[in-house]
This record gives sequence, structure tokens and C-alpha cells, in this order.
Amino acid sequence: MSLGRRGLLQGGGLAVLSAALPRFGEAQSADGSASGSPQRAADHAIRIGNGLVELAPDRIISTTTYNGQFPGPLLRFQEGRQVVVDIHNDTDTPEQLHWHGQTVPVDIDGASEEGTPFIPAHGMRRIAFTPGPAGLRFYHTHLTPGADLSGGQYGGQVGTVYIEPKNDPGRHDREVFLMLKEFQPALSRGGDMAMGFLAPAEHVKTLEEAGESAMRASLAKGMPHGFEVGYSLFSINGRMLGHGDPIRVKVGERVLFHIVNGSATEIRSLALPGHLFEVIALDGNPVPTPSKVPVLWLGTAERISAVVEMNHPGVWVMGDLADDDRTRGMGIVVEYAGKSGKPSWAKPTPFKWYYTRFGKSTSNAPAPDETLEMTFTKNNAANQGFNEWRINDVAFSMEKMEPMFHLRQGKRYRLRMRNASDDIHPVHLHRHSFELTGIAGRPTAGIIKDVVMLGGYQEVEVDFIADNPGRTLFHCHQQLHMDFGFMALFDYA
Ligand SMILES: [Cu+2]
Repeated sequence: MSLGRRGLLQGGGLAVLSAALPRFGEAQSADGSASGSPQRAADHAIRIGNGLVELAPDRIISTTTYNGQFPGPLLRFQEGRQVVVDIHNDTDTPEQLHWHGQTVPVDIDGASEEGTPFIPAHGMRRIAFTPGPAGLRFYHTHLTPGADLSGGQYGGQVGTVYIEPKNDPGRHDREVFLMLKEFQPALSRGGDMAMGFLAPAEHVKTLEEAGESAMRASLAKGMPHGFEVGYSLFSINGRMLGHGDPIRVKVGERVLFHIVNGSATEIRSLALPGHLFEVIALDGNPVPTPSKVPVLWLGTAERISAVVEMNHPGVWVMGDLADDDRTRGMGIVVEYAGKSGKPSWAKPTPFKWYYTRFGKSTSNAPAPDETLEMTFTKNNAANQGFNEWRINDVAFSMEKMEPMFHLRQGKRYRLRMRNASDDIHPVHLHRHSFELTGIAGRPTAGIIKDVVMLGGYQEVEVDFIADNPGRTLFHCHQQLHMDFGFMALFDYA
């Protein structure tokens, strides 16, 4: 979807008048104002239901969607201006809609682990909240489907939120939103996850020895490798490469791409042959050092905003570096005015993804009030053939829902995360943003995110201010990892 600077998709084209509503559901306000007044129409209506998505003329899939479309409608909010959203659930399954990357209260956030009420099956919830922080956000379902690959974020319940900042320098001509998403998942033994693209690349020896010896012991007992998920269909904005409208550009144009990795489990890369991406924001937050790169890497739920100056005329494939995934749909055509012909792809030279290049070059982050240690371990194939994941030796229990960490309001906390597995984990903290303070032993500051990829056998440190009371969920955003133990709750004392 390609939109002008002030898109016309307010309300997703489906705004519902309150007068037409049979009832009001729950009127809940994030800022204490009287939002649920019967006179007020909802600003946006989201309808969860089953529908068909035409990825290509001969590739039509049935899945759960928002408003019968994929991706869900682009929701444009304004920073600091309260919105009322009606969420209707036309399915048989109670649902959660998570406002990823926003600093909203527990009853709005959309995670039952925190205490957000479900959107009942064949029911609705009205919520009201003040969007923020500004920038590229994300909304998606937040269930734990486990082994059911038709549930949760394996389906079509993902959409983009863009919160207009109060002040926008706007150094670009137009915006293009891209949602990267796979379909038709299947279980496999052993995955083909992208590896080796993170820098720095050094492993922590003790983590590596612990992880490798646990894996050896499991295999020696005759265990198979735990299940992974793979996909057969790939799409950008709900169309396989070659089956959607091209992005039509002119020479000299500066196009701001807002890219969301809507995958349930996969890490994505993106390149546009002959062009550079000037990364200006990560997870919606402006970076201290905008920088031009030939390749973007996004863990699940990560977002990148990057300006591309269109200065290399032709018809190009902008797509994933993985040939298998790109040829099965993970790409979109960029077509210059006056150019025609078959879109060209060229593999970029090898490039490492180095978060810290976007950080402050000198100063370090302030010292935290407290450091919370977390070690992540994999228990190979331990749970019905799936890997069980543990944080500090505890696999999260959906029955107990017990908080592991206790916060005091106003304090600055450092999470020191240590990965004793060879998988990359895109870890996510709800309702708070964090500052990257250390990546694989290198200090950094000034990069504000809500998901960060933690490399195999590496360490990452992030700081956050405990400024949004209530239960707060932390988890790996890889759906299989999250559903099989990789979650923890924080609460406020
Ligand atoms: Cu993970």
C-alpha cells in the first residue's frame, strides 16, 4: 500500500458509528477521561474474522484477518490524541489484540498474561487510549497457539500502526508501508533460520559450552531435534512477488519505507539492488546516527523506517536475500517511471547487521539502579517434540502466571540477557521501550526499541525505566519459543 503523507485510511475505511452498535462493550480509558460515552463514535473499528487472502491468482488461502483484508488496515493515530477503537470478534475463539510498541495500560495492551480481558468469541470490546510514542507501531493477535499452526500470529492478524508525531521534519517525498509475512506453515525437524548476519559475531565461551553440551546430551539419549516451523508461501503487503502492484517511483524521489516484520517466527532480510537504505528509525524511534546500509535485517516484530533515494533507474526486485523465500514470494517490484521489462535481482555483497552503528558514537547510557540477570536455555525436544525454553531455568507456566521480576516505579533497570542457545531470539518487552546499552560486549546508547535480536551464545543489555505500572510481559517474539516457555512477567511493587 502506497499512501500520501496524510493517508486516507483513517478508520480503515470501515469506521463504525456508535449509533449502529448493539451495545457498548467495555469502555475503558487509558487516561481516565470519559471515553465510553454513548454519543461518541469509535474512531476505528477492527473486525476479527475468517476470510480469504489472495496472495496470487492461484494462491488463495483461508485464514483469520482484520476487516477481511491482509494486512489489516493501516491505523493512523496522532501522538497524544485519544482514540476509541471497537474490536469485534466474529470467530469462535476469544482473542487478544496487542498494541505492540505502545506505552498503554494493562487493560488495553492485549495480553491475557498481564490481565487484559479477552475480546469474547462473537463479542466485542470498546477500548480508548492515548497512542504513543510516535512512530511506526504494530498490532497483532496475542494468543499462544502452541502446536496449532492455524492459530495466533501464524494467521493473518497483523497490521501496521503509524502514530503521527507532533513535529515531523519530513525529509522525504512520500511513504510506503511494507508488511512482510509468510503463510502455510508446517513443522519440520531442524530449521533453516538465517544465521551469521549479526555483528559482532563473537560467542561467549561459557554460554556456548553450556548450550552445546546440553544439546549433545539430549541427542545422545536418542532425542530428535525439536520441531521448527517453515513456510511455503511468502508475501509483502499480502501479495507474492510479481502479483501485486509495483512500487512506482521517479528518479530523484526520496521514498520513506516503513517496514514491519509480521512473521510469527522468521527473521527477514531486504535489499533493493543498486540502492541504499538510510535507516532513520528502528522500531519507530528515530536513531541517533542515521546510516546508509545495503541490506536490512528484521527479527520478528521489528520495524525499520528507511529512506531510499531513487537514483538507479530500472525495474528491480526488492526482496529477501534468501533465494528460496524470495522466489516463493518474499519481494516486491520497484519500477521507475519510463522503465519496463522483467524485474532484476542482484545479490548484494555480504553485509553484517550491526545495531550499534545507529547508536551514539561516544557517550554511554546512564548507570541503572538495578541489573536483572536473565539466562535463556533450550531444553531440546522436551515438550511433545517441541523445544522447551527457559528463563533462569523456569519455563513460563500459563497456569501459574507468576511474576518473576519485581519493579519499583521510576527506577532504571538493566536487563542483562544471556543466550545459552544457538538460536537468535528477538526478545520483546511490553508496554515499555528500552534503550540498547550493550550488544555482544560492545557498549552503545541512544537506540530505543521494543524488540532486539539476541544472537546465539551472545549477550545483550537493554535499559528501561519502570514508568508504566502493572503487569508487564517479556517474551521471545518467535511464536514457537514464546508458546513453549520463553516468557516472563514483571510486576510493580
Ligand atoms: Cu526465541
